[in-house]
Amino acid sequence: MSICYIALGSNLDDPFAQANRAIAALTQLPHTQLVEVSPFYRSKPLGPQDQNDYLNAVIKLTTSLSPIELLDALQSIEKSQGRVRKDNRWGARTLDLDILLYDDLIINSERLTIPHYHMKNREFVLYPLFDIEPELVFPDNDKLSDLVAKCPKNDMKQWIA
Ligand code: PH2
Ligand code: MG
Ligand code: MG
Repeated sequence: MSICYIALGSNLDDPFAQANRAIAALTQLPHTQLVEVSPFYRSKPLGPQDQNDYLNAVIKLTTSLSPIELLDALQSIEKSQGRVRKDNRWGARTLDLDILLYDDLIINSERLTIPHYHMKNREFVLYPLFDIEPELVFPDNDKLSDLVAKCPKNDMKQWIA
C-alpha cells in the first residue's frame, strides 16, 4: 500500500456540503482506505480576488491504485460534483482534489506533477497537512514543520459550517 495526501478545495455551491460529499466518495474508492481528514479551513483565494473564500482540507489515504489511476478516480469525483474544466486555472470551482504526495515519488509528467506545484508555500495546504502529519518529510528532505514555520497564515481561519 502507498500513502498519499490529497488536497481538497471548494468555493462554489455550498463548499461544506461539497467537501463532505467528496470525503464520502473517497471512502468508496476501490483498493483505497481513508486514514484521516484534517480540520476544514476558510482561506482567502489565491489568484483572482473576485471569487469566494475557499474551504480547504487535506486527506490522508492508503491505496494500491497507481498515481494515474488515483488521478483518474479523483477527476471522476470532481466531475460528478459539477466540476467544469475550462481555461480556469485559478478560478472558482465546486471541487478540486489534488494529489499532494504519493509515497516518496517524484513525478513530472504531462498529467501529473508530484509533489504538487507550489504546495510548499500555500498556507491552505501546509497547515492542514501539518495537522494530520506533523513529522512529515518531503522527498527532497525538506521538513514540513520548517515550511509551516515560514508560511504566513494569511488570515486563514477554521471553517465554521
Ligand atoms: N485553489 C486554486 C486557486 N486558488 N485559493 C485558495 N485559498 N484555496 C485553493 O484551494 C485554491 C485557491 C486552484 O486550484
Ligand atoms: Mg488545485
Ligand atoms: Mg486540481
